[in-house]
Amino acid sequence: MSFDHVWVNANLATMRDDALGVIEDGAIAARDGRIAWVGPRAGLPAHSGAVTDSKGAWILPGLIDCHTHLVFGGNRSAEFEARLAGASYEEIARSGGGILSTMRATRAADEEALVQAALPRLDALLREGVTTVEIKSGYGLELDAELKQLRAARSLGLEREVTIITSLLAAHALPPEFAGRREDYVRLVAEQIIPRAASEGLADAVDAFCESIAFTPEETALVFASAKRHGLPVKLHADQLTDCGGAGLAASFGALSADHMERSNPAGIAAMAAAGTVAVLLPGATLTLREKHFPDIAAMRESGCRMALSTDMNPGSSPALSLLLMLNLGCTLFRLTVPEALLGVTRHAAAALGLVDRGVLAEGMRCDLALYAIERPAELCYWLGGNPCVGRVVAGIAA
Ligand code: DI6
Ligand code: FE
Repeated sequence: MSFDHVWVNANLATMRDDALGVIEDGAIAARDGRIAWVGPRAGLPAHSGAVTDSKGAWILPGLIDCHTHLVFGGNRSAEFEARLAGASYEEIARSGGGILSTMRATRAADEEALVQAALPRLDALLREGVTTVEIKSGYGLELDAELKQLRAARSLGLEREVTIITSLLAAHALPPEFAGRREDYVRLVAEQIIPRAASEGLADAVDAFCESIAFTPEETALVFASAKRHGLPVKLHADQLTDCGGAGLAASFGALSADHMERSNPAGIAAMAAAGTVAVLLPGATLTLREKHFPDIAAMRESGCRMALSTDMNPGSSPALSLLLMLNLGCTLFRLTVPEALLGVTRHAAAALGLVDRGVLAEGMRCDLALYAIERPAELCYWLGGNPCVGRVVAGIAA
């Protein structure tokens, strides 16, 4: 049999079943960027092609960070200090800081400056074995600046060996020039920004922030209806600070995911499970905001709602540059099991992005791999910091 590349002397966490789908002393082979064979080394057919001795490393599907706001201007470390001195996230947002302060810095930066600022952040994720990253707009809040952010995100995918998936998040905050004219901004998003992002192929999905300090469920529904008209799937920042019924709303639109969900109610969670909408858990935001309300993991387990885990990398509520750290926080704060956490950055993260070609090690899938020098998969959740990643493979090629 002819393969382009074979990895041997590895333990595999294929993520094919809910117990990690472990294959000890396994082998995995790539052809034309896809997995052509995977199984116990003893069963590997006679083959030609390059062979890598993985030296006993564990191989997982390349990790997927399915919710980031990685492209932005400036940073908000001064706000971090203000919060240490007692200000709340909502107070800062309502007084014109927060998302709007990043909006000003993002509008002021040109596309290339946004790319250069984002690259070190992206590199931090990649070093840990991430091979797919979702990036949202939402700091432009006007047509040109939203498109600029999406173009910068697309460029990152050309600068590095990684798949970038983009989401248009123009409904992230009300820009100041629309104060008192909410309907006009929602109309701009629905009638101009979404159609342009769609026609230029810049957005893979549409996201919205449904929240007391952002957009109402009714406004969100107008945004989602436009997304559907333009053939784009939707996802939602739901129930982070208040229960706005975001989980149920996301389910009713057949959203790919509802994210945050700190205050989602069990009926909304059950509706998501029935609709196949993935719950994306963001413990970096929980930690940063010292949030005491945790997502209802028990209701998610009971209803069979799939859970993903992500950094929510953003300059305000989650300046998180490590997906491995999120594995730890998901377990420590939310009490996820190790398999739940690892499924959350592989198979279920793929589902949260509507990607059916990755997230598990199986024949026909993209050959995106992450190699780790660990003795047991649980170590990926156990270490608090550090980085055991010793290899990254993108579409069958060591990256
Ligand atoms: N929820 C978040 O976690 C980010 N956006 C959102 O809707 C935070 C964005 C920021 O504070 O800059
Ligand atoms: Fe977010």
